Amino acid sequence: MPSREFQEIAQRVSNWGRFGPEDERGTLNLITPEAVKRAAAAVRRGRVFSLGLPFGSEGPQTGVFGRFNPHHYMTVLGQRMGPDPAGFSYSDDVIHMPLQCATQWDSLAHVHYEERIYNGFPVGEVLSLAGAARGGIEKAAKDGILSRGILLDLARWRGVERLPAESEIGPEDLDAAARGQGTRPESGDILLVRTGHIQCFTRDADRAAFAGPQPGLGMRCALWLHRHGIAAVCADNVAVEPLPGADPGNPIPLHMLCLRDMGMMFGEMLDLEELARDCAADGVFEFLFSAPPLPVTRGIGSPINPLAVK
Ligand code: UVW
Repeated sequence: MPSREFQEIAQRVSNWGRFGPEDERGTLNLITPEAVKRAAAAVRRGRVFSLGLPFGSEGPQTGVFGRFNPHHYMTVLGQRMGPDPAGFSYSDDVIHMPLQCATQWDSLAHVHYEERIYNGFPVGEVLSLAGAARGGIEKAAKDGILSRGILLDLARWRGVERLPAESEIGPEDLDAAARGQGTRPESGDILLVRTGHIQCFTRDADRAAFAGPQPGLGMRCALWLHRHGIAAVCADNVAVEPLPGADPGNPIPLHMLCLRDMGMMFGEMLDLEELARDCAADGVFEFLFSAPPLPVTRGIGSPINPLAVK
């Protein structure tokens, strides 16, 4: 049984029916043409930041949640296409990997409770071994995912390289960091939260620490995200929210509130370090953010290489 606080927040943030009874895109609907124009206007210097981790055997997975790092292999290696040994040739390859193994979007079919996903679709009609009949990642891919991105650098705001593993970020922290940076969230924005946690992997090469206890957004942040009309939320940790969760009976409450109740997708494991250094240097924490998912039919998630353009 979810806690009373969880249930109250769920009621306040629910978007079921808001975008129509058949809607499978949730808060991506808030990315209007106006929001896209605002994103384009945020490009001033033409500098591009790639926020994705590499997809390779050296990835961050340790086996937790049954996830493994990509197996990449060649199926064709320099195959000649004609009689000339120095003539036209080609190579092909294959990758076998969980869609959740590195930088990725969670689709709205990723989590559920009380047998329903976002917008009330019954799990029995949604999930099968064929994937997600509703809320799959291809629905999010239809119009791409591009909007103004805003970075809230919580680690910098607290004056540390990384937030301590036990930190739970609250809505008051988001407000204070936004005020301190001079950032005003607007409806349709995509929020990027920097905790510094990704450095466990990218700097220390410590996969176990990266998968272990970590800071993140507490469940009350769902109210903040709802109030500001955020279209999607991304972070540099494994789950956007803190791990392990405080309530063993409901270990990922923000997932449930955002993905299932609000229809708000999570972008996870974004490397925000270089972008954050640049934002701190020029004092500009907004940019065009583009992270189109792969339109994997009935997919639960998608690998991504998100771009921020300043
Ligand atoms: C789970 O929380 C199960 O997965 P993820 O952090 O990838 O969304």
